[in-house]
Amino acid sequence: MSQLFSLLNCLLQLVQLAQLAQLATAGQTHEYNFTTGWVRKNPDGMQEKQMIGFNGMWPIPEIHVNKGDRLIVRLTNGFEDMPTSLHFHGFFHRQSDENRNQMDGPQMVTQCPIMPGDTFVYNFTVVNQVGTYWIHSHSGAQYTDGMRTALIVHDEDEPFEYDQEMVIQLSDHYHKPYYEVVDEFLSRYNPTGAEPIPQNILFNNTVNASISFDPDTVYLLRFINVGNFVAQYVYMEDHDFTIVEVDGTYVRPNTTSLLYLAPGQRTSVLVHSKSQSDKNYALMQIMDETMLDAVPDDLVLNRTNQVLYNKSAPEAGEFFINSFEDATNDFYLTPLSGTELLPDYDYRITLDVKMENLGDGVNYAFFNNITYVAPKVPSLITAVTAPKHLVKNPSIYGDNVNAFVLEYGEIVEVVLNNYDDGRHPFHLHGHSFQIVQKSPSFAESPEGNGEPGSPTPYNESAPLMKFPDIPMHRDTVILEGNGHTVLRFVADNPGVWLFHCHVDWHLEQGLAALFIEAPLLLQEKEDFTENYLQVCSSANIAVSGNAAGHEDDWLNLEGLPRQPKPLPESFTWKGYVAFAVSTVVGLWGLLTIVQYGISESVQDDEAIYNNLQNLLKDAGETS
Ligand SMILES: *[C@@H]1O[C@H](CO)[C@@H](O)[C@H](O)[C@H]1NC(C)=O
Ligand SMILES: *[C@@H]1O[C@H](CO)[C@@H](O)[C@H](O)[C@H]1NC(C)=O
Ligand SMILES: *[C@@H]1O[C@H](CO)[C@@H](O)[C@H](O)[C@H]1NC(C)=O
Ligand SMILES: *[C@@H]1O[C@H](CO)[C@@H](O)[C@H](O)[C@H]1NC(C)=O
Ligand SMILES: *[C@@H]1O[C@H](CO)[C@@H](O)[C@H](O)[C@H]1NC(C)=O
Ligand SMILES: *[C@@H]1O[C@H](CO)[C@@H](O)[C@H](O)[C@H]1NC(C)=O
Ligand SMILES: *[C@@H]1O[C@H](CO)[C@@H](O)[C@H](O)[C@H]1NC(C)=O
Ligand SMILES: *[C@@H]1O[C@H](CO)[C@@H](O)[C@H](O)[C@H]1NC(C)=O
Ligand SMILES: *[C@@H]1O[C@H](CO)[C@@H](O)[C@H](O)[C@H]1NC(C)=O
Ligand SMILES: [Cu+2]
Repeated sequence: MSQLFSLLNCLLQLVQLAQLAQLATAGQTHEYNFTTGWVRKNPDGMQEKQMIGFNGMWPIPEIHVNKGDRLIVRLTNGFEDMPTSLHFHGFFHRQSDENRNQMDGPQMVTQCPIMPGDTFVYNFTVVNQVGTYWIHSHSGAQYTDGMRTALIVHDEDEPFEYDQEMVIQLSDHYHKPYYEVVDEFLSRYNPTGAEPIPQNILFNNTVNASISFDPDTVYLLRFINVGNFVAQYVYMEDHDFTIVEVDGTYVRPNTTSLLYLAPGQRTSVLVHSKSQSDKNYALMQIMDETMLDAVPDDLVLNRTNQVLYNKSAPEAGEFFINSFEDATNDFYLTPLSGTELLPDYDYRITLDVKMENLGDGVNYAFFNNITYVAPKVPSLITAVTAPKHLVKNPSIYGDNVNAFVLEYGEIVEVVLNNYDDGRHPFHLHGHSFQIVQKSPSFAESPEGNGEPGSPTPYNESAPLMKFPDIPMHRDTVILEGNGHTVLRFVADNPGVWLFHCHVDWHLEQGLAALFIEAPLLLQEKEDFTENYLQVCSSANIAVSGNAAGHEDDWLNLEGLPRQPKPLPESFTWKGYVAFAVSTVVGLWGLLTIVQYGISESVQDDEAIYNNLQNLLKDAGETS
């Protein structure tokens, strides 16, 4: 009897040991120590420039982890004169025992900027998320210059099979450093807000790239648009793509020949290679030129990359298709989980998107007439340190950040109405959302006469499409020019989450809002690490208080940074702009920036008006 008992005991111990071992392997820790810095490179073979790398390396190596693993990134600011921060795009930072909103990354939203020489420790576990993600700077437009890489979360229960995987980062590329591009863009000498035109597009941080294919092999290609501005079409000569994952969501396999990815978006596809290795094929990437205000003659819109089956065979030439109409669309896809349409919403946020000039002559981007201006205290700090009776009052976050307070568990509907004729990819931190309505573009008049169209906001009594039973959900969605998009999600992740356009130039123009989700629960769960507080102290930023840094009177917003005053009513800016663009800016832009740059310090409206008059006069004289 006792023998049997000890045998049983022994077995039990073995089982326990096995369980422990399993736990240990399920939660590996991946540690990275990264120091930011400039690295001289020539990614497109056309011009050397400084790219932003980690530890003197650019491109930055991919990161691969498994579901349930812990990721620790110690990010040291190695720049001499600018702050930095790092965002984990697509991560929810949802943990059972602790909230980790402070690991999300956007500067002045969830954390203080990391000052030169300082180190911020990003430390969290990857809970219940799998698939294709990426990391990038969330400080200024730094990631434009390469501070970005893929972050893949592997899943041993992947619902599809393949032999090999490849990660392919698509991006646009500028020859000037991002801060110069921003200065020229956000200037009164660019009154229409024409976005900077990239000089190139890159394929995995280079051009004329190749990937090698063995015959009869199934490849998983994970495409990520890590660019700042333009979306890209991707297709492979004589091969189909079977989409299996989008923005970290597994989808019912859908076969297509043409992908479209806006900045921030990811699409993973299976490709079954040919059984013959006799020739090579083109893997094409094409810039979405409709996003460009003007297409310079020397801009290469499309790039040919090689699918190499046979190194001795000739390279594939460029391969064109007739139409881009058939590109994948969110409504062709359904999540594998089968999650149904969220029933009617509890709370609706309507965001009207507009681009306009303010009194300083600069063109800004607005949600509901408010352009995001960073507060004095990161909004997460305000949410965590506010008195309980005030934490749900949007005023304490400031009146220039578009703060919306969400109740725990409610179904939130976000209606995006575009009063701008350009496409915008919108991204929500901390969630993926259902896409329940998406209008086509109304950038052009439906008459097809080439006339501009008019904004077509969402009309709830007359939706343009049937609500899908099983809508696609993802974390970055495109809003079409003059169109509308309607999203839904459950507010079940306490935190301060940024909602913004992922065209980084538009974020610089202020196209952002804050969702303050379940702040009372957030207060219970979110404890700032010592490192977090120390980084704020180095940056000389208060670690409590409202948006303006007050804690004596939480409703006092004196000293809050706010948007410039509007242009005077009488100012017929639109007419000016139309004229100025066609005659002046295009032809004389460079010249006038040099000429009038001297008067940059003059701030009043009259000076701007006079400047423009001079510009027009000059144009008249020279033409
Ligand atoms: C990273 O930095 C930490 C803290 O300075 C140090 O303890 C650790 O050994 C470093 N890890 C690696 C892999 O260099
Ligand atoms: C890429 O290919 C184009 C077209 O063949 C060529 O003009 C260019 O020099 C190539 N660039 C590099 C960096 O290989
Ligand atoms: C990471 O977070 C865990 C859980 O809070 C903590 O135990 C650990 O010490 C942290 N590691 C670092 C390097 O901060
Ligand atoms: C893309 O670039 C990354 C980082 O340089 C590299 O690790 C990866 O192998 C490249 N992918 C392909 C398909 O060549
Ligand atoms: C590779 O290409 C060369 C040159 O065209 C050809 O002679 C050879 O048969 C090809 N190899 C295969 C495996 O098809
Ligand atoms: C490819 O680029 C060339 C030169 O930039 C352009 O003439 C051509 O129209 C482009 N083709 C497509 C399909 O975009
Ligand atoms: C796959 O996409 C096509 C459009 O390319 C669509 O017509 C079809 O319904 C989709 N199939 C599935 C199973 O979702
Ligand atoms: C924005 O301003 C315009 C013009 O002043 C006004 O008509 C509109 O109602 C405002 N929109 C919102 C959402 O406040
Ligand atoms: C919205 O749709 C309803 C029903 O078709 C219509 O009566 C109403 O005029 C529309 N509202 C607007 C602002 O177009
Ligand atoms: Cu945008």
